[in-house]
Amino acid sequence: MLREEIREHVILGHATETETGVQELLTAQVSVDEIIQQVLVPAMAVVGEKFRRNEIFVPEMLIAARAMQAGLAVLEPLILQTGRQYMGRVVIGTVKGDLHDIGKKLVATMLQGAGWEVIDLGVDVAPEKFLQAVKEHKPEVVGLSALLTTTMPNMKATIELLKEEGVRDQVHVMVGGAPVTEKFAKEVGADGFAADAGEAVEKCAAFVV
Ligand code: B1M
Repeated sequence: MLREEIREHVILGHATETETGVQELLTAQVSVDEIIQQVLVPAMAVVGEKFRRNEIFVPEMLIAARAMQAGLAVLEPLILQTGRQYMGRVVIGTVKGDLHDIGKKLVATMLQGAGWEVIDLGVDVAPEKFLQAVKEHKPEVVGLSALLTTTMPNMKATIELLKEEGVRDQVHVMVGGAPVTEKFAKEVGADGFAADAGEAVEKCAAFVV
């Protein structure tokens, strides 16, 4: 199957065909990174653009997301194959009010593949839940993801709560997600920002070396 065809299957929400297409690319020795960066992620960008232009609506976006997840599920075992040394522990989640899961999950999987123990709190995670996880798991890094401009302030709220409760200095805070920028990360008092999953792995490693 051609890359363009697989992208189209993701956009149209054809999960089985997406899975098959990704398998075929792997068989043809295309790298995991290339499949993610050149096939799956660009497909979701098209979905977002179509939604923005009112050409598709939430149900279609949801079905496309399922196809994307089916494609990523094929790659997951390969990403997790790791001979890397233990790097430390990361608590990660999508902030309160935000249900976008795919990018955060990709970051979590790549971190696991790079030797991190990852505690994924899921989506719509309240500041109090991040706080509780920091106290309980004592991670080296807390990762906050947001895909909506309306939920970005909840990153600040989470960091503020960590400060109020006296645990902010015990962890590195990394923020990311499509609308998040380096400037925003500085403004809310995060220690780092990553634009994509690869950069997230690099930033986390830099925190602990
Ligand atoms: Co929504 N959505 N969505 N959506 N959605 C966006 C984000 C949007 C940009 C679409 C658009 O308008 N063009 C828009 C946000 C506008 C804005 O705020 N600026 C939007 C909207 C408006 C909404 C709703 C409000 C729609 C509605 O109901 N009217 C609604 C909100 C629901 C809620 O959260 N409360 C909504 C719902 C949904 C679905 C549930 C249908 C579905 C999500 C399903 C799921 O996740 N299980 C969905 C989807 C699929 C999207 C788009 C199309 C794709 C997101 C995605 O998965 N991308 C998205 C458009 C777009 O992004 N272009 C859109 C692929 C993924 C690999 O990339 O998530 O960016 P991304 O993650 C990257 C980086 O950002 C980074 O690394 C990842 C991997 O490289 N990264 C981190 C992410 N987290 C990180 C954390 C880090 C570091 C890096 O450190 C901790």
